[in-house]
Amino acid sequence: MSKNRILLMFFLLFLLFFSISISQQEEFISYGFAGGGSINVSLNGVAEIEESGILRLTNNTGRIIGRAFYPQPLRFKNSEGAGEVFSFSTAFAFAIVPNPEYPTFGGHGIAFVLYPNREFPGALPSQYLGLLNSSDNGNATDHLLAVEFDTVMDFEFRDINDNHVGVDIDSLISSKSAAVAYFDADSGAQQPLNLKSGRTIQAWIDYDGTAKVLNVTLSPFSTKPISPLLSVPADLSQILHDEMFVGFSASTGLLTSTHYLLGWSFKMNGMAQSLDLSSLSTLSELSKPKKKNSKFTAIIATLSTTVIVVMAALLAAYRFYCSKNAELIEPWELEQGPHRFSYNELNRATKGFGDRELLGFGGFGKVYKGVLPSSGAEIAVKRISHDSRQGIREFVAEIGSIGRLRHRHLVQLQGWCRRKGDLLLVYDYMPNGSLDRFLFSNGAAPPPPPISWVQRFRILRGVASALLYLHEEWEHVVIHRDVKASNVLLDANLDGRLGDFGLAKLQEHGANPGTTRVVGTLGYLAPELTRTGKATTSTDVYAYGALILEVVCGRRPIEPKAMPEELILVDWVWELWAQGRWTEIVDPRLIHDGYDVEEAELAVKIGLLCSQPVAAIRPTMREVARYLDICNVAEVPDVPPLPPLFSSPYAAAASEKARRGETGEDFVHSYPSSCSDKVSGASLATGWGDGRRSGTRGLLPGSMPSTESAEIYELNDS
Ligand SMILES: *[C@@H]1O[C@H](CO)[C@@H](O)[C@H](O)[C@H]1NC(C)=O
Ligand SMILES: *[C@@H]1O[C@H](CO)[C@@H](O)[C@H](O)[C@H]1NC(C)=O
Ligand SMILES: *[C@@H]1O[C@H](CO)[C@@H](O)[C@H](O)[C@H]1NC(C)=O
Ligand SMILES: *[C@@H]1O[C@H](CO)[C@@H](O)[C@H](O)[C@H]1NC(C)=O
Ligand SMILES: *[C@@H]1O[C@H](CO)[C@@H](O)[C@H](O)[C@H]1NC(C)=O
Ligand SMILES: CC(=O)N[C@H]1CO[C@H](CO)[C@@H](O)[C@@H]1O
Repeated sequence: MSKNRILLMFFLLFLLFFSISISQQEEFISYGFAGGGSINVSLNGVAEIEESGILRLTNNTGRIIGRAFYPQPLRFKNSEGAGEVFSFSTAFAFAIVPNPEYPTFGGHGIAFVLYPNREFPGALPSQYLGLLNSSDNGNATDHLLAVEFDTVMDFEFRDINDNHVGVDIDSLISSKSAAVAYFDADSGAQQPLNLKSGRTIQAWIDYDGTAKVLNVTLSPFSTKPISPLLSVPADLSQILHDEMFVGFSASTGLLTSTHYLLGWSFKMNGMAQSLDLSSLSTLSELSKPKKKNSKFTAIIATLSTTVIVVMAALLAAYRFYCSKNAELIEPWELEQGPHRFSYNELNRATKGFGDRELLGFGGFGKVYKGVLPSSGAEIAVKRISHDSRQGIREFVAEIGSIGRLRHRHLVQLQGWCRRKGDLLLVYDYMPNGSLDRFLFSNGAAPPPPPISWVQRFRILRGVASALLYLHEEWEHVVIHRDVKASNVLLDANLDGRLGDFGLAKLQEHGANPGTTRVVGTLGYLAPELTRTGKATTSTDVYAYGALILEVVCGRRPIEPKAMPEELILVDWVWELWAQGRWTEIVDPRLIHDGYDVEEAELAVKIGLLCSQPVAAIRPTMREVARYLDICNVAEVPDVPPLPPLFSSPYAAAASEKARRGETGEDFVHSYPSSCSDKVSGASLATGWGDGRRSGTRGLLPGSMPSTESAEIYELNDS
């Protein structure tokens, strides 16, 4: 009896893995990729063929690439003849299974590819899908045709959503894309389809060489719907070489999915056969338990119970053994989006958070440099201690959305980890540190490294585009709350990236009821913010204005050591602007090295408009970005005259103090109490703490400085 069953099982397995292929160059069909009859594919990267014959392009490891190509190139046109591309057609079955830890997020996608080579030197994973990199993306010398099935919405490539199919010609910015859907065979109605459902999906790609139209059709079934999802006019004669390799590429990023290819059919000059999905192997991860012999089941049950008991015992022992290092993961932590690193991983990456790895520290916590043991990637880990668990919890609830923010000028949050009262945030490492290091000299420290006007202006534009993205272009409005030079980090090309977005809010989450914390840094706080405590997009615009003036003048918004009339940068610039003498405030280093006077004038003008005390008349980030793009001073509205001593609540106090001849340092330390009658019952939560010193102490040469002590003021809301 049982012998028969075993034979039957083998027979069924054989049927399951049975693949047919007609291995002519012009046509093939392959059910699975192992065993008799299936085609040979050449694998690249982490791609592997599983025992079942299913081709696994990637697994759940971050930032990997897997590719599989038909081993020989195929002829797609004859340059000697008409030079027209032949019609071709393909059908394939694939499945995307997201990381079980984050089942609603995919990472990143799979693409059907025609390319002159099987190798892709320098190609990147993540949003590049293992096809291109930032320098060759969009270059007509690529000769790349790809149809992407993408599960991440990448802002840079103008993706429409996190579940789309797109036709990519030499560029990952799709020439046309559509939300994934299929047309029901009976009703013809469009049905939504989720790429990352783990379900086997069939895709058909057909190119008509005469009409020069590329169609893409999808369905979760074996029969091809009548209507394509995408129909793109495309003359491929300049894109394709005579001979091209044809295959698939998939990649993961911070978020991961396992990408599978289950079957593939292809035909030149004709219609490829559709795949019968029921003849494909099923994914073991998803297959449901089948009915089994009761004896067999009993054995399995006994075995698994034993295994579970032993595992549980081992687990308990392990827990007990390392209870000191235990990370207690609470249910709310499991729901969050970006990668949750284990504490041990980060501990190893930063060599135990050793002092040698310390990049800097500030109000939010210490920043360490690290190297991820798994990938060798350089990271910066910010370790924040927070006494309020509630605050961390609410902040972590937002990591899910913050982690999905993606912009070329934002420092990417890679992931996070919580351990007791410590929150660890993992960011991309920025080799050139923060902008303030290039702008200000820190007393006895060596003079700041040179930074040209061209670089400064590019950084200002970059930060403006990042703020515009946060304010208007993302799904929610994100207010940064702490825009300042030390939060602008510079990548290897000295391009500016805004860091620490959302972090300032952490401080608010921990606030006691009845008090409002004003979070931000003195000199960048809009006047209404100190009164109402309410951060808005206009308060970010105000801080951006202060940043512009810093970049042009090469000094801090409040310079205690300056002459009294120069103490508050905004007021001083405003006065000189009104007198037509603004060039006098330009950073002497720029004057020495030369700068574009018109651009600088534009920057100062925008800086002043952003610094207007009345929030309602400040420009929006969209307007600021437009002014910077047009780069024509005449297009920017005029700066209104400003009553002196009005620009900020502390300006009056500051000038008053300065007039009385008190020193700048004194002013800084005594400011909060002297203002306590102005802003009711103001008390200093964490002092000014002379950020210039605390921010640089312990810095390694060439390392990333901290956000210098984030100055936090707490006001009683009365
Ligand atoms: C696949 O490769 C193997 C070993 O290189 C070879 O024996 C076999 O004939 C090939 N199959 C096809 C269909 O090309
Ligand atoms: C993924 O595959 C790579 C290489 O095949 C392997 O080193 C790694 O352990 C795998 N990761 C997972 C999560 O299975
Ligand atoms: C980008 O890819 C090209 C090949 O297409 C390669 O030559 C170049 O070195 C790559 N660039 C980077 C930065 O990896
Ligand atoms: C495209 O690539 C070629 C060679 O790889 C290079 O010479 C050319 O400058 C690139 N063009 C653009 C616009 O980047
Ligand atoms: C592509 O789709 C269009 C519109 O449905 C259809 O008319 C055309 O025949 C299709 N071409 C191919 C090659 O499937
Ligand atoms: C001015 C400066 O420090 N530039 C550095 C930025 O980072 C790159 C890569 O680490 C260095 O090569 C530059 O020297």
